[in-house]
Amino acid sequence: MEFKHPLHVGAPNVGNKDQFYKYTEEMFDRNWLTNHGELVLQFEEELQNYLGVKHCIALCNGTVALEIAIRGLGLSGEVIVPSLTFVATAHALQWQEITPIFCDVDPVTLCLDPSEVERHITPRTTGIIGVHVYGHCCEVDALQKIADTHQLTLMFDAAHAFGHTHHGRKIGSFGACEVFSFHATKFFNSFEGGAVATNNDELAKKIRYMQNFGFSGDDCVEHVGLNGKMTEVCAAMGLTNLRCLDQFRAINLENYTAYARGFEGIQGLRLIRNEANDISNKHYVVVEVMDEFALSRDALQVRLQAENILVRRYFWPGCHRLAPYNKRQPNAGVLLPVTEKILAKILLFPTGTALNPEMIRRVLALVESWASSTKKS
Ligand code: T4K
Repeated sequence: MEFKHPLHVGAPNVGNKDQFYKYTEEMFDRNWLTNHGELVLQFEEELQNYLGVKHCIALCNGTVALEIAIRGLGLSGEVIVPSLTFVATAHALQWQEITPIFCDVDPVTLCLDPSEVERHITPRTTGIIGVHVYGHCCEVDALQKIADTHQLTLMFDAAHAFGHTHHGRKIGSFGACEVFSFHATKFFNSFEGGAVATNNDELAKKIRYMQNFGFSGDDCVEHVGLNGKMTEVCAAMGLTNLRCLDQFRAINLENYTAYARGFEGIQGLRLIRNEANDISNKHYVVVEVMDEFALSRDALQVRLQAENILVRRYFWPGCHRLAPYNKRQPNAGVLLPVTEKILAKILLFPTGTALNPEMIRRVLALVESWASSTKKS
């Protein structure tokens, strides 16, 4: 086995632990652990400043953030989403009896193909959720134009795109709102966590009520709500990691560059680049295993896993093929040729602060040796 300890896709980026301990020490001194504590309020303010948005509501995770945003925006009936996403995007709709209508993606951006979106609009459609998948930014302007033309609401699942810019503007302020996940596996994490970023005052107010059982004040409930609050300890981690973003980004960039150089020399493997973004967190190393490579995608995954290099097939087989959706839309795949092709070919490689270019060179050396010595399997 090449590596003694497993190399994980999604191994957490952890910032300055002393800073984190300091925050939690103060938290214990205050004896205030959750429910809009000082750290959450500070975290929200710093996020707003960082993202350049009027409101950023910190929540317990990205899935609940999606659910609350969808409800706050009043989406219903059918909503157009890509199938090439983590299942949480679809679940956040279906959980509320809204039908996710799976739409194909563009082969270059890997995000919703605007011309395909138009094909899926019906009288029941109320919205579009674009996903900046693997940190590739959606064609925001084209999607907004479609939404405006058809009077639909556009929002984004930005779980993969924290710290990105699109045409010089930070991801977070596009559409009616953008939703982040701060899960441990993300570029920027708060253990578990998420947020809704928006410039819409009304929506922000509603979301603040909804995340706290609908309370608008003592003994006064304005909305149906749930418990979506972020805890103080999660905000402490968020604040800690916010101070280390440049360091995380620099490490990811070094790793990404090492991968890019290595894959250039391996026939049949192609790093799917996302250079179109102005600034990217480079947290997703997505590789297409082409037919000319010596091994199939799945055989390569098995080989790598045997060496403790735990590459993933995210988001195989696509939401439309997962049990809850396959039953409802059994023929959805016919309309998703690009999605199906991409999901059958890609592997995500590990990166983040747990890795360095030297480790990546060892990973690539192995892959290269198989490329030259293996018969197709
Ligand atoms: N929208 C999109 C586009 C998303 O990608 C996600 C989440 C969401 C919405 C929803 O946001 P959250 O509600 O999660 O905030 C993981 C994550 O749980 C999930 O947050 C993430 N996307 C998804 C892409 O990946 P699994 O089921 O693949 O997790 P698991 O346990 O297999 O871990 C993933 C990898 O990370 C493994 O290789 C192990 C490694 N890992 C994980 C943890 C938790 C570590 O090395 N250390 C850790 O502490 O879903």
